[in-house]
Amino acid sequence: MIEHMDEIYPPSPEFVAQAKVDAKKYEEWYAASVADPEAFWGEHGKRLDWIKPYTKVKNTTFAYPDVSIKWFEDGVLNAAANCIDRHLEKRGDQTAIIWEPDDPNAEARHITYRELHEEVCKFANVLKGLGIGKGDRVVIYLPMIPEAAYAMLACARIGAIHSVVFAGFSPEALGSRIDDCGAKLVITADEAPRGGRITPLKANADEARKHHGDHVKCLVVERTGADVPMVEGQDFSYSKLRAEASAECPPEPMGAEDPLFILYTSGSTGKPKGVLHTTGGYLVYASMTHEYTFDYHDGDIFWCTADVGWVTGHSYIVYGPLANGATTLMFEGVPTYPDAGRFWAVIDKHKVNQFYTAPTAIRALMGKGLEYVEPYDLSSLKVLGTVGEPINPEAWIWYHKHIGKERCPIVDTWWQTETGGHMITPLPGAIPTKPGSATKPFFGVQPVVLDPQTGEEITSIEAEGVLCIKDSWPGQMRTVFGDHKRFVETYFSQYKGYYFSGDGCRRDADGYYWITGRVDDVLNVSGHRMGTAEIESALVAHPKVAEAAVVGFPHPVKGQGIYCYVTLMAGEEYTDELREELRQWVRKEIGPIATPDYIQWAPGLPKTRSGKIMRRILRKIAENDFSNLGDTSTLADPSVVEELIQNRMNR
Ligand code: 6R9
Repeated sequence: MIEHMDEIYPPSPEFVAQAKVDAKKYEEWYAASVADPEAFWGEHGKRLDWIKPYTKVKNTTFAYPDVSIKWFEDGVLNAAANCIDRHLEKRGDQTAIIWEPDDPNAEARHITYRELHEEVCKFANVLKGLGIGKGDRVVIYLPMIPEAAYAMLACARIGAIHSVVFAGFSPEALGSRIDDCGAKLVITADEAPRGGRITPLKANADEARKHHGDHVKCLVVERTGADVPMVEGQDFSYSKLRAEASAECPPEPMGAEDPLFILYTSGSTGKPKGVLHTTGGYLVYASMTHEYTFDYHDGDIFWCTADVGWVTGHSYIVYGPLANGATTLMFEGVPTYPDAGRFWAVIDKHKVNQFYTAPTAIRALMGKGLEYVEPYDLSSLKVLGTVGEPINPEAWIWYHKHIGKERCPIVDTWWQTETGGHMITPLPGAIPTKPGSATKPFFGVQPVVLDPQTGEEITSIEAEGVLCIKDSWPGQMRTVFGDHKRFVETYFSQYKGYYFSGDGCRRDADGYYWITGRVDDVLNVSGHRMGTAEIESALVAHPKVAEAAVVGFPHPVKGQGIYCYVTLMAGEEYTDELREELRQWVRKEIGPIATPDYIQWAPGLPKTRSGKIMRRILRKIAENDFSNLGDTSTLADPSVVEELIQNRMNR
């Protein structure tokens, strides 16, 4: 047993007394949500403002191959109106977004709901002026600036479908996303300052459009004011168009099942998938999970440190908090700039009440020492959250002790791009936590543990296997953009009748869930999802590389690191220069987050006789564990294993 894993941390009586959901209410609501989903969600769907109320609630089936998911299907609403307009009367002067810039000496901004309304309407009119309308796809490639939220909400307001691409992605990765979704417009900035360094976003967008869709227009937000080349009739300055734009823009009435956004995410095979979320169900789910998982009360200051390029930023910086009329903090920088105390400084500066970050950040800051935490008060904090990967108990305890001062419940939220919002998470006033466990399902979520071999549900309380979900919830993705078959095959074909998450898990005697990590070829590096196949195809795109196999290995800060085995074209020589060249090559092809930690030269790769690479063996070798390689007799050439081990030891 790992230290602390069997400890239980109940919320304090003071916390429970003020919490929106206590243990009794959780049990009651959860039971009701699975007994009669129609009635439960029919009631909670009313948390939004509907232009035309729904009369149908749930129309879903996981039956292979006829998977179909519809929620609130005859309802009509607008997501931006729900995030802005409906709050104007009561909280027009309340801050909607606090923006904390990269440079700690530059001034933070407070944008009220009224200002947000004006900015989003102007942005929406600029988009209309560029010919964007309902159903058109718009790629957003922006730094963490308020305009990123304006752009998303402006799309939602006019019914355009946004696809935000993380500003750390390379031109190549941006270009393939522009292509895949058939975007009409890319919104970018001149440059992005982050951690004191500058990324040339407009130049990246130009590079991306050279290879993919050079007909795609580009709208450029001025962030640093740098002089960037602008092509007449093709590139447009946002500040110029904004100055002429009207601040009136009626929200487009949208069907609940009309698409809201596409977000690309990695799977175990092929290129990233365009996960499609629709309007009604997604917004109900994002706002409800935001309120209850974080026990958000009116007037609280909420801070999620994710980038809007990930689903966490969509649901818990923009849509969830704003639908709830919250004050959401948006941070442009990184946790270690100007020093490892930045998060804590920002919490004190803006009196943050709920703080939501990734385990990798906690581990990195923990490693810098307590002298970066001690100067700060942190007494505004009420709830802490984690997301993106399993949290190791040591990091959990550190977070609990030094940041939460043993006073704040920690919500370890398990969910995915595909799920739209939290799926397994403690509700902080209801569920005692255990370090490293995501604990119990959110309302309406029915997790099951399947035997990976038989596909049978394990019905005993204690169980270990693959994590699937038995029935639909409103925040579920509806399809893969442009490829419904891929959606059905990826999530519903392996275990018929269930949504397959791709994660493994254990359920303990108290019915708590412990996520054990991916069971497919997806890596989780610093909370970022990456398919081994993507990195492999980047490597083999290099002229000197013949074959590549990529696996993960345990990394103390990043959770998992990237370990590559590479065979070269005949006649090419293995050198340190080439190794560095390949590292830089992958960086350039995908982005810095995909930079390999290790590249090992491999004269051959271990394959079955049918030519399948035996990753299990490569993982063991990467982990330096040569004792348990299992059965290697089915290999086409068992001697390659010995060679790989020798190379590993000499690395
Ligand atoms: C929200 C988000 C999803 C994958 C998921 C799982 C891992 C996320 C986790 C967690 C353990 C948690 N994951 N939260 N593992 N505990 N609390 O991260 O979405 O980028 O799509 O990644 O991340 O492996 O399958 P996404």
